[in-house]
Amino acid sequence: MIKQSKIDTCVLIVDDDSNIRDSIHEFIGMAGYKSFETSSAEEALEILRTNTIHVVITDIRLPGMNGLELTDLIKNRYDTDVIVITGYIGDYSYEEAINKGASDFVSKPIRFEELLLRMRRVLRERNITKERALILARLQDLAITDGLTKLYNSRYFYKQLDSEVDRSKRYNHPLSLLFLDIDHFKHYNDTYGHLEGDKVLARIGKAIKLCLRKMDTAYRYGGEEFTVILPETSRGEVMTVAKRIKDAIENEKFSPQSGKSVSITISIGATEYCRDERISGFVQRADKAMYLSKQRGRNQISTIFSNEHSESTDS
Ligand code: GH3
Ligand code: MG
Ligand code: MG
Repeated sequence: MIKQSKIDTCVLIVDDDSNIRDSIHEFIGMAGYKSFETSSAEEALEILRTNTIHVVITDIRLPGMNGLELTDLIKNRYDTDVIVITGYIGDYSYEEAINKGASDFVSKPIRFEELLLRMRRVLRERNITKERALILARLQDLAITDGLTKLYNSRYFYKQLDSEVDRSKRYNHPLSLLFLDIDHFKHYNDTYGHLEGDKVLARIGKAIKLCLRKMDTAYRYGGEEFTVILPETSRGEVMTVAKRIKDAIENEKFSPQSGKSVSITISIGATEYCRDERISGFVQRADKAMYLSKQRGRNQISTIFSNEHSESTDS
């Protein structure tokens, strides 16, 4: 739960009447909140530029820019709540202030207890909103992440592949795809147990990630199958990445039993996107290339490019 202590909360008071400004400053200071004060919207913007302000309490009538214009600018530029104060009820409507993005509205003569209550409510809602956004981001992460390997899941693979294919077509940039499958993994599970198998999957997930550039993304496609999307990578370059992954996995040493050191190998299929082809054809070609590696004895990389014969690189 997000908790912002009073001392972390910073308030900015904007009013050209120094008596009102000072009284608010003193009152919310006694309630434990830190505050800045200023007499104009222009100065307020300067303070906002150089300080983190959580709530602005502003008079509507100000010399120069008025409080509603200030509210508008604040809401466009900062993650700050605004409470507006007006001297004349009916001068500006509640709707006008709220439409500019104000979180609340109080009228003069100010009742300080009321202002404090409103400010506390604004702060509470602010924390709830932030907490919700965090939870939502966590849920969104969970929905696209595989729990065991921490790689993206297959649902997200298709979503991302869709947008990478779009991008590749739009800019006419190369795009490559790898399919990877652990060799004889059933045997590993049968010999050392499922839990040891899970450890292998998690370590392989990490190893794959370490081999990639920032723009590349790796996915757990199925049980012991992985995919890697490689934007800006042509058929001439895809083999280098595939080989780097293959070597990295071969160099990982697993000890499913004490005193035992076991290596794992993978079979890889690689291909490049062929302009205007359907995504399903692109994916099937990478899968087919991977099966070719299996047929040819495993622990190797095979490529199939559109309208070309397949190639294979042995271990
Ligand atoms: P191949 O070289 O032909 O790929 O042989 P394989 O044994 O790897 O392939 P197969 O498709 O026969 O078996 C895949 C195995 O992967 C079966 C299952 O035990 C294992 N596996 C799939 N998902 C998981 C998982 O989440 N955890 C563990 N530990 N094993 C898994
Ligand atoms: Mg498999
Ligand atoms: Mg396998």
